[in-house]
Amino acid sequence: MLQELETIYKEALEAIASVRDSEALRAWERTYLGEKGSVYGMLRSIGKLPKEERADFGKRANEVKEALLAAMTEREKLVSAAELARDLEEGQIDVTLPGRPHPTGGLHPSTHTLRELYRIWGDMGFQVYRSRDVEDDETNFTLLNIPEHHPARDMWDTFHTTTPGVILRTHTSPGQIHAMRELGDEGNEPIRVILPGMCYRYEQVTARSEMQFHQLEGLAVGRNIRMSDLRGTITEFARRFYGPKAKIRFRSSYFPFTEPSVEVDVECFLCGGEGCRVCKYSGWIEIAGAGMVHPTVLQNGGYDPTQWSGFAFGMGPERMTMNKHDIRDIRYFWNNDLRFLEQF
Ligand code: FA5
Repeated sequence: MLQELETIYKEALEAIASVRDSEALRAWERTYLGEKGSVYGMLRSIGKLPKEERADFGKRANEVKEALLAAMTEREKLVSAAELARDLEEGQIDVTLPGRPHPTGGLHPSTHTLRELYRIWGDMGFQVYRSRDVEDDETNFTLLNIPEHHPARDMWDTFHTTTPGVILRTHTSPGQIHAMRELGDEGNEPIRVILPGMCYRYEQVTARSEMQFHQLEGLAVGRNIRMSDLRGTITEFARRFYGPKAKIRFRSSYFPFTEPSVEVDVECFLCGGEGCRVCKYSGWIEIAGAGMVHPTVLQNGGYDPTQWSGFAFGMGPERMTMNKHDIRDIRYFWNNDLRFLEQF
């Protein structure tokens, strides 16, 4: 057995001399020093020897084990140094290569338009007032002079929740009530706000109509506010948004919460009124619904309509963005298609 041990020892030393990487080193360790390896095999069978030989054999076997462990440690150093050198050689960093650009996000086209609107209306003295997306039926309709069962409710196809009376707002106009009640000091203070936000309608989605879209509402309440103030304000806004030559026209219309009501058109800035695809060959593009705040609505906001008056308007930022960039389909806005979004 001693002879056999010496053979294993010699063989192990020869084998380790040709080990070049850590994988081969682990295999070598398993073969000779592992629990099932040959050196331990020898140590385990010590009992087969005659008693008087056991001590010498055991001593020699331990020497062999220690020597092989030392050889392994030595080899490990060589192998890892060689591997490091190889990694450095192969994975060399070329510091002269240009850096890789990180893709960065951009602002959504609607955000661009909304920010421009905030800036212009801010310059004109309107502060931003945020109102809730989830509304009650009462504020979205009744307090805006649209009682239950009134046919005008059909103008806004509504998303209802499972809680009776709780809906998603169909327009930003209910924010008028909140703003008047919160900022008006019980009908004693004038207010001038814009109310931006998402609106929801249970509508057939088409190239021009989404079931989710932004509106930007405007509301001014004060003493002696007249239709001419509405005209002047909207005209000034259009001049700032569409350029100094922008022409505006008002068409009479109907909204239950304004009286009189109008729709505002701007002369088509693409064809200059000649008629083109964007303005549907009419020369005009609709930009807002507007009017003088209905006395009932003023009253619901806490104001005495014999002393106070106001105007309101509601515009659609997506439609405005579509006109500006000749975007032919509103469905691009919420599709999250980077090929569209990256253009802004
Ligand atoms: C209203 O919602 C009124 N609340 C506006 C108003 C406010 C009138 C204050 C008077 C005083 P209308 O339904 O027309 O009106 O919507 C206003 C604007 O929202 C439209 O001109 C359009 O730009 C936008 N809009 C309406 N429905 C959609 C839709 N389905 N998809 C995209 N934009 C829409």
